[in-house]
Amino acid sequence: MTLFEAGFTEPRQILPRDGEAVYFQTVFSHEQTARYLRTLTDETPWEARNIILFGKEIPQPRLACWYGDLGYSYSGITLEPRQMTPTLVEIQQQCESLANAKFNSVLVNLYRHGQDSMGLHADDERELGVEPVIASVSIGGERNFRLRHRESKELVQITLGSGSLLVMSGLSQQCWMHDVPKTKRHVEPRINLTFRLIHNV
Ligand SMILES: O=C(O)CCC(=O)C(=O)O
Ligand SMILES: [Mn+2]
Repeated sequence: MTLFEAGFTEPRQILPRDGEAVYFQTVFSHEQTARYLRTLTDETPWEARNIILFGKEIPQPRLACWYGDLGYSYSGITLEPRQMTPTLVEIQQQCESLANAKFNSVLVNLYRHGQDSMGLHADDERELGVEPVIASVSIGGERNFRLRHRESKELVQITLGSGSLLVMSGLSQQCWMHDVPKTKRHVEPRINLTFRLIHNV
């Protein structure tokens, strides 16, 4: 069975200018996402961290775990390196082939319910390089994902479905910021994996 016969739809560019964000709707089958959701929920050593936001320490509204050869710092916290599991390597290989890029790290996020969220930010840390490729996989409950242009304030919104892949590249981090807002709707738990290539700086 080819990917297209399996319900794979044409990738679609969702940014009107200044960078790429390409959405692949069905990269992983229902069977795969069910298996990944189970395995990742159980085997991930989830961390509930506090982050520093505008100088104040607040609990991060989601659980997270960082895997990769090198550590990673953001919003005032440093995540220690941890070796990827076979499940993560399997997902990474599919992302590398579709994004046509190499990755060496992944941030795994668990949004337990609608009140878990990700604030407006860009993946523009120095160790990601100038025009990073970020491959973002969604598994479980659907959540709204927004990109806001830094200058024009244009807003692009997309629902990230289970089994989907969003590949951000080019100027997308320099010109746009993104978030996953809270929602009052009932939503199933969602795992998001953002694969990145971290350089030694
Ligand atoms: O959960 C998402 O879809 C986005 C995650 C994200 O932006 C990140 O991990 O940097
Ligand atoms: Mn991000």
